[in-house]
Amino acid sequence: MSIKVLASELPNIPWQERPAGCDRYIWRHTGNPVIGRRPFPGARSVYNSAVVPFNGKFIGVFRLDYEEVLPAIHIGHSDDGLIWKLDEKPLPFLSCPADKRETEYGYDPRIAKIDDAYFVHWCNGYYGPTIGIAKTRDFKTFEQLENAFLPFNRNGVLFPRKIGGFYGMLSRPSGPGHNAFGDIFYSASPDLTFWGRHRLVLERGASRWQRTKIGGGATPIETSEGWLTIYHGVMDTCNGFVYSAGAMLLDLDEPWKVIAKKAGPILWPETDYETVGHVPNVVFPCAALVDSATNRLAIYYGAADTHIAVAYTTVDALVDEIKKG
Ligand code: BMA
Repeated sequence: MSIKVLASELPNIPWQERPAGCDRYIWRHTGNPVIGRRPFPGARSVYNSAVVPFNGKFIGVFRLDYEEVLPAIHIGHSDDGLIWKLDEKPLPFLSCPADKRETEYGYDPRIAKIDDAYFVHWCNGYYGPTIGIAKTRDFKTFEQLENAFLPFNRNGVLFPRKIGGFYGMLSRPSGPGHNAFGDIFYSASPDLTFWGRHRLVLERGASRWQRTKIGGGATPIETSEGWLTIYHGVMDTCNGFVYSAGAMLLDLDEPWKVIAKKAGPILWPETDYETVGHVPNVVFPCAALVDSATNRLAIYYGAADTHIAVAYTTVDALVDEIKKG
């Protein structure tokens, strides 16, 4: 192990060794999907969700689609990061804190721990999708901040510390529907309220698997080689979009600069639970757990807009692949 990961140790990170005969640097949890259809009555699917270590166990924010396909965000608890108990009541977020209006919808949540607070951020319905942010320390009470951007924007992904004195966020400016465009931008903020200094990070179209749109995925992981950044890329086909996961390294001080990028996807829809579901052919990463003692990495991703799955690799193996291009 040569790469330094600037994160806490996580001895209880979910983990399985690479199976015998596996010829890739990343492999799927054998018990996938870890959360399946109908997590509780009235909910049809759970996917595109984020988890973090919390008080020696794990906590997560989950995208639940109800039977009528309205998405909302629910808390979930787990002892081992694999078996989850989801709250049946959604988090009471607002579409805009100043308006005090209930959110139209909330989906694709992420969590970043910055200093000693957790920031849940998600795609928040306010005249179209934008990025909502809420701060918590205990996942019981939340202080909702202003939306980060004007609609339409998706896939806000906060960095886990200030960079050059500013909070940083990746996002994908978009349109109101399932637009066939999207690139990754970086924005900075002194206070998590006012955002500016917008910079292009990566444009779609670099290769076929991500030719239609790309967006942030997991909270970037700080390493001695740069910010290890797992993202999603989308291609159009004759029969709809295909979503895959990609990986790149961003500059530690100027994270809009790509140091290196894996040319191909690291994970793409192959299994039944990724190719069959509400939306077939979707692998959508939203979180990654890391143990800085072993550099083990557990990547959480939504599968086919229906389930949640986990894949394993190590920081060293992934960075090595990224550097190969
Ligand atoms: C995007 C979002 C994601 C979803 C994806 C594929 O626009 O809705 O949550 O996973 O489409 O359906």
